[in-house]
Amino acid sequence: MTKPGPGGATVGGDDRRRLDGGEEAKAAALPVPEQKQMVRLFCALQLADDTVACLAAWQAASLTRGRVVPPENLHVTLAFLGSRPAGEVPAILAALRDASAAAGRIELRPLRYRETRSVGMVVLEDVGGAATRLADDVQERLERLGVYRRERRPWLPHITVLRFQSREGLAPEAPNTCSIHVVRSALYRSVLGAGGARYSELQRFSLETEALGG
Ligand code: 2AM
Repeated sequence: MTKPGPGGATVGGDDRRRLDGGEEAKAAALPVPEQKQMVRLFCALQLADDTVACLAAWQAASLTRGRVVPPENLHVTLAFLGSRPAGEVPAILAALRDASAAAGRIELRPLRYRETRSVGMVVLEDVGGAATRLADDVQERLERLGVYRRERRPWLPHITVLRFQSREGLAPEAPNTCSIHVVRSALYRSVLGAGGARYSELQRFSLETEALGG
């Protein structure tokens, strides 16, 4: 495995391809130049459609400045890997699958809205601690594979909801009425572009049993 490092490079090509079991095998058998192609990757918790709809309505009502993160980009990041060789994808999928199968259902509760220098986020309470255990497990497995380095600061469950050039100084109430029950995770590929990042799911996993169908 190549040494893990911060993300950066982007790739072109079809970003909509999903790796099911068969495609995992194909990825493993990619010719060497394709295995070395760099892809920007992250593992995340997927949000249910009703949660996304609730958050989107809250964003429309509460976030009056900046670039609102579109519904399809809302997620809870478990681990951001940055640019990795495509040949590593099957092993990364296996790590996320195994950690997810052991995770169980996750309940998150919106706690507060917070801004950093470049984003606005909804900080979440990890009710029962299952999300934090999963993030730790995924990060440890990825680190053991040599494809990821854990950050020094503890993992903070959050959903990025706004992006901006400089702090907007918004202070809305948290979207307290949005319920967040998470039942799946996914590995995403991120492609940066003029209109912002585009995320595509490579494969999703149930937090309770085996991999969900494509
Ligand atoms: P965020 O949820 O805190 O915004 C894809 O870019 C996802 O990976 C984003 O949701 C982002 O987290 C997360 N991420 C974490 N570290 C990152 C980094 N250094 N660069 C880009 N994205 C990062």
